[in-house]
Amino acid sequence: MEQTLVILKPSCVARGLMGNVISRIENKGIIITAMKMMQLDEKILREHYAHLVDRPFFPELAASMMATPVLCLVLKGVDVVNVFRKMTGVTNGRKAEPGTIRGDLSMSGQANIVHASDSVENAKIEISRFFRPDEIMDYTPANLGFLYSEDDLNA
Ligand code: IDP
Ligand code: MG
Repeated sequence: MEQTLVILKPSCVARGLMGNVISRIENKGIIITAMKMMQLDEKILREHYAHLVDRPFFPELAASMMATPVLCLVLKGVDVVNVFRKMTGVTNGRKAEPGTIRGDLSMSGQANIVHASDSVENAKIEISRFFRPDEIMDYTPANLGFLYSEDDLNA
């Protein structure tokens, strides 16, 4: 099964929305295999947001990501990278569809509650950036047969 990296940003942690987002993950039937609070620093943010370091808003983005600890998660599921990106909504919370995490919880293009890996390849890189292998609990939940059919699991 696929895995993806999610970060609950300071805009989520500081506003008391961690439970809201975790509930959405659990309600959807996505398996949480790791969860850890971290205080990010400039070094890890320059790697994580390498595609944005030259943008004028990068200093403010980096500061916003260091404002409080964040909660990092690894999620597991069939096609979970795409499924969770859809649940996240587009980058700007004011443009994200109602029903999505950003569409329901954010009014901002920057303080947009969550980070979610955008491809399977990037998910692998990002998971190894934020977690050691022994921090990831690769268990099979007892309700797996009620989350998926055999067809889903063989797809
Ligand atoms: P994504 O989080 O939807 O994948 P990216 O383009 O990868 O969007 O940007 C990473 C993060 O950088 C965004 O989630 C947002 O917090 C911030 N960001 C992106 N574009 C802007 C911008 O134009 N102004 C301010 N912050 C931005
Ligand atoms: Mg991105």
